[in-house]
Amino acid sequence: MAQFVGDYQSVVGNNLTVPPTAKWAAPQSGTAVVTIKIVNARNLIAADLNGKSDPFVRVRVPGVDKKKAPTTKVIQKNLNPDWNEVISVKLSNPRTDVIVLEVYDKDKIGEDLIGYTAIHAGLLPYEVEVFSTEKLSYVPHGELTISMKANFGLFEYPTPRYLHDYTNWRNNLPPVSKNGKAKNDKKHKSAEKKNKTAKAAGPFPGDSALPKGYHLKNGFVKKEIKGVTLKDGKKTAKGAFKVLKTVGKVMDKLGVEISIGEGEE
Ligand SMILES: [Ca+2]
Repeated sequence: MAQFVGDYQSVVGNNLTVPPTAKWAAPQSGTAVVTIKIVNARNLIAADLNGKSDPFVRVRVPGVDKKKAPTTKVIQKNLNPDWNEVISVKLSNPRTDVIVLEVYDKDKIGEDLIGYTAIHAGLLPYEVEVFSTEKLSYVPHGELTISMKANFGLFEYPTPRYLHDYTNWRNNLPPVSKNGKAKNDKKHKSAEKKNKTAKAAGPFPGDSALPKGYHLKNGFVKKEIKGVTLKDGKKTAKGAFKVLKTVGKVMDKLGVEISIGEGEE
């Protein structure tokens, strides 16, 4: 590792600064792989009528269809699930790709998104496992603890400073609401008010590559919500599906056994 050369500000607004000494290592094998440990989630929202959820995590990367994305196992009726599962994903563009970890509530009919977090692969250190507790976006509350280890990434950074900075930055990043607005804490909010500055932009650069279903809004990753102004036919179908899902939730609650869908049971 290089000597610590000069000082620099680690976090500016919501952005983590790449240390001035740092270099970037491409994957030796030519294939970029990130090994993700999905440790646990805490304080998830209750999506079911029994006051619980049946959570699992789906790992999304750019260029891979949602249906083919790897998932953890489902943990029944639990708002504080422990998975301790390892999932490896390949990236086509490790300097610009964004990995999105989605938490879902599994239902007999379909699933409900109960939070997500987005991580830019370009800031990962080379071959070092970094842990973080991510505040979940899209929902009022919930946290996801993970670690990531990449076979590519930054090296020759001040050690252990960059690794500490990385974890602190991830742990403190504001989640975004359903409409993609950063939910800053009170300290941030009053600072923004005092300085009359615009709302701080998020950490994702404009060239970030996102999984399908997400886009950038003011530097944050926002989940695209399907509009209700679709063609009439589609609207009806969607409405019918929603009713079916609600029926499913009620039947779940009552303990009624049903089997609808693609051979789930
Ligand atoms: Ca459920």
